[in-house]
Amino acid sequence: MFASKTITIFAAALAALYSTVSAAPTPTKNEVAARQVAPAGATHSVVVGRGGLRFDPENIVAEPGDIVEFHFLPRNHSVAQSNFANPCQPIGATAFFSGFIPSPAGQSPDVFQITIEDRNPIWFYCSQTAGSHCQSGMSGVINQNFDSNEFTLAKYKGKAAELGGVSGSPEIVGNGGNLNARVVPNPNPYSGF
Ligand SMILES: *[C@@H]1O[C@H](CO)[C@@H](O)[C@H](O)[C@H]1NC(C)=O
Ligand SMILES: [Cu+2]
Repeated sequence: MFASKTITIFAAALAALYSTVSAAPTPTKNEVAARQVAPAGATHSVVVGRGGLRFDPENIVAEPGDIVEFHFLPRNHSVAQSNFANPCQPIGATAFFSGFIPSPAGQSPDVFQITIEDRNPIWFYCSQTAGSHCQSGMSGVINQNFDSNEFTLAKYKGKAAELGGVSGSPEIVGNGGNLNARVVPNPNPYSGF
């Protein structure tokens, strides 16, 4: 009897408390989820100048949010953005550019990173004119359209070879418009490439 009365009073007090508390807005599940940190994308390493005048790998598939990270071997290379139509030439004011990174031995202490924003093809080349690196095949692509027989890296390289010595560098290091490109110290200097 006593126990049951206590429970009744307790339940009433709890109900009163609950109605007070529930009057305050409670966060929805979506609001909670929006505050969580988005999962980090993958990092795709590209070695600049491995195996001669080339990028390794030179044909990269990356998802939005991924980072493509260029590591530089000796011979004073760069990474610059072009489009398919004009190989070995910067696309203009928004072209990304690593600057020239003359690593004296082993890989350079700095890397060049690009954050991928969408699945559109991104064409890049080495703008070193001493030795005509781009015309010699030093170019690559991120997210080539594999449904097309026309816009291929092989065709880009063919056009680059025909240019015979004409090349140019972007003026601003980093940049890349909304691609968010930057030169940074190698975040994992002891893990190879
Ligand atoms: C690297 O190449 C650029 C462009 O050709 C040149 O201006 C620069 O002096 C070179 N740096 C070294 C250390 O060779
Ligand atoms: Cu080069």
